[in-house]
Amino acid sequence: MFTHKPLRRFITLGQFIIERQSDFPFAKGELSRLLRDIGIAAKLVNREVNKAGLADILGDMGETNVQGEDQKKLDVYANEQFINALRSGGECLAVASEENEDLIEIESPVSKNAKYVVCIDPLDGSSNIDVNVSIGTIFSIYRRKADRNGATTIDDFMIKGTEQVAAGYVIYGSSTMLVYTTGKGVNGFTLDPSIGEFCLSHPDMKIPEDGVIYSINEGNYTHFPEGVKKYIKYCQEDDKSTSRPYSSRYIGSLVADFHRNMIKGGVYIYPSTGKSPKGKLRLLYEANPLAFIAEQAGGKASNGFDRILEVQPESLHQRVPLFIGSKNMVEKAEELMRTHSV
Ligand code: AHM
Ligand code: MG
Repeated sequence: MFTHKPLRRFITLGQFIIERQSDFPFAKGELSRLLRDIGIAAKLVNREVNKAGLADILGDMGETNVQGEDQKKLDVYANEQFINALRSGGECLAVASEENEDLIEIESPVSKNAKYVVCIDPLDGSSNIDVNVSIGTIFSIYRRKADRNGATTIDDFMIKGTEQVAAGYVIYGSSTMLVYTTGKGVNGFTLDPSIGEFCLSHPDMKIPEDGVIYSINEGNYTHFPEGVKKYIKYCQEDDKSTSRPYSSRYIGSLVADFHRNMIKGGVYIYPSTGKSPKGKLRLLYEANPLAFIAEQAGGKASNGFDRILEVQPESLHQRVPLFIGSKNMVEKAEELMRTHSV
C-alpha cells in the first residue's frame, strides 16, 4: 500500500528573513532586503569560487590593496559583487570594504532613503584560494545615526560593535553556508546547489561553553605576549579532568577556523606579534561581526582584556588582537593575559 510520508518543510533564507521581520517592529523591510542582497551576492561569489580552478581567475591581480597585501583576482571579483549588490539593492548608504582604502558612498536614486551602512571583508583568507582551502566573506550592518544627514563620512563607521544591527559570514567550504545574526540568536543556512537556495540547516546555533581545540599561528610564538605563551602551554598540559592536552587546529582562514570552533567548541587567537604589534585582524571587517555572532551564540570575544564589541573604532582599517570562541576558553586566556601581559 502506498502511504504518504509527510513532506519535510525546508525554509529558505528568503522565507526566514521575511518570517523574522516582525522581530523588529520599527523596521519596514529594509534590513530584510539588505540581507537578501548580501545573500544574492554570496551566491554569485560562490559560483566563481567553485570554478576557480577552471576559469582563468586564479592567481595575483598584480596589484596590492590598501594594506599592502597582494590582491587575488577573486578578491576583486567578490568585492565588486558585494558592492554592486548593495548599490542596486537601494538599502545601503555607504560601504567600508577591506579591499578599499576609503569608504564607498552609494549615490544612486534608489538609495536616497537608505538607512544602513555596511562593513565587509569580501573574501577573507584569500591566500588559501589557490590551494582549495575554505575561504569566507564577513559582513556587518549598522543603522546610520538618526541625527545625521548629508554625505556619509567616516564618522558613520566609527561606531562600537555593540551597535551592529546584523552581522554574518559566508563560508565557501565543502558546502557553502551563510550564518547570520540580527541580535536574536544565530542561524545557519546551507546552499543547496540543486535549487540555488540557502536553506535553514543550523537553527539557533550555540557555541559549546568549553572546547578542546585551540587555533593560533604558533609560528609566531617567539613574538607572542607572555600571557598567550602561557595559554598555549596550558592547552598543551596533560590534565584528563579538563580534557587536556587540547588539539591544535589552524587553517589560516579565519571564517573556517571560527566556524569549526562555533560547532565543535574551541578558541581562535590572533594576538599582537612582532610583525603586527596591534594584531593582524581588522576591527570593523573581521573582529566586530564575528564577536557579535560569538556572543549571540553564547561565546565570547575579547582583545585579551576587554570585550571586542566595546572597542571604540578610530579608523576604518584599524587592527585589533582577537581572542574568540568558547566562553570558558576565552576567559582562561584572558586570565593569563591579565596575570602575565599587562
Ligand atoms: P585576509 O583578510 O588578508 O585574508 O587576512 C586574514 C587572514 C585570516 O583569515 C586568517 O585567520 C589570518 O589572516 C591568517 O594569518 P597568518 O597567516 O598570519 O596566520
Ligand atoms: Mg580578512
